[in-house]
Amino acid sequence: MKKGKIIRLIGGIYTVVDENANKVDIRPIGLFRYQNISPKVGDNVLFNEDSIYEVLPRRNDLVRPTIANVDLAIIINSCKKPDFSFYLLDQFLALVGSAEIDPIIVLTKIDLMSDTELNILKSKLHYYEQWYPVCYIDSKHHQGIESLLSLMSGKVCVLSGQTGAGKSSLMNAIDPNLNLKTDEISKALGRGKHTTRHVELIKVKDGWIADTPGFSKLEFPEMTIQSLKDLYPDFIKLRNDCRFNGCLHVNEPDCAVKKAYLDGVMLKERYENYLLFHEAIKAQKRRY
Ligand SMILES: Nc1nc2c(ncn2[C@@H]2O[C@H](COP(=O)(O)OP(=O)(O)OP(=O)(O)O)[C@@H](O)[C@H]2O)c(=O)[nH]1
Ligand SMILES: [Mg+2]
Ligand SMILES: [Zn+2]
Repeated sequence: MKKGKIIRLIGGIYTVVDENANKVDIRPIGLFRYQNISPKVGDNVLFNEDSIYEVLPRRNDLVRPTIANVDLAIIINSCKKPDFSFYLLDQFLALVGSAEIDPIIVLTKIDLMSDTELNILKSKLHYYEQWYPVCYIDSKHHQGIESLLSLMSGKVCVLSGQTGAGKSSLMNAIDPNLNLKTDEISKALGRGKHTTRHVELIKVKDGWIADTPGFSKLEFPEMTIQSLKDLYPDFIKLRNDCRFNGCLHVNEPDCAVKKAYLDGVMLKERYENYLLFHEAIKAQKRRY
């Protein structure tokens, strides 16, 4: 039996690569179905030429995109087409944080913004740089790619972001041989169509990157209002100054987080979106 990594799943067939970069297309043994094990991209497995026999323990496990053992989540946000959204960025940061994966924030399509627009956006995103790396990229003209690559070196990275944000274009800019399919977002019904349809890990320099299908809507599965607040490093820094232990930073008196918001120390959008997520999670719980 050999040790390998699942790098692709299409129509029930798994592509597994071993330590010498040899690939095989195989299925898991039938027993997995009864044990409720479903191997996924990123899994380290024991296999032979016929089947996957064992899934080794996962370091972490993302549900959306569905991938395991990720070191870094590269959160792809376009400046325009679709427009940049703090709501989506913060939602991603919370989801990635709940999976205990380190994020990198990437802004793509900077060429579509005027200098003035871009500087305003940069000054706001400066707030995030206290906790996360932020990169600015123009895949079309190959700008900013190197600084991102240096952060990704030797890691298993997943690109996630809204459909049309430029994930596949970024991968093509990193390695033109990939020739991944990219497309304009569909204007039909105001919904983007997904150009990328499956998750696949691709070897890039000394690491792996997964291009993933974009999405048009995110949810907060299994998150509670109590766990949400702990996914904000900026809140954690302030929480000892809140009057109450376990303060949710919503309606409590003498809340240091709310004070930072009111004083303009905290990015306005960040706190306001937190309140929206808080409400969304409460509403989600009521549905069950
Ligand atoms: N001007 C400009 N256009 C870009 C840039 N990056 C991507 N685009 C364009 O944006 C559109 C969407 O890019 P994709 O790379 O297909 O987006 P995606 O995130 O992979 O989309 P899905 O696979 O549907 O999730 C394409 O028309 C690209 O040419 C950029 O840096 N500058
Ligand atoms: Mg794509
Ligand atoms: Zn508080």
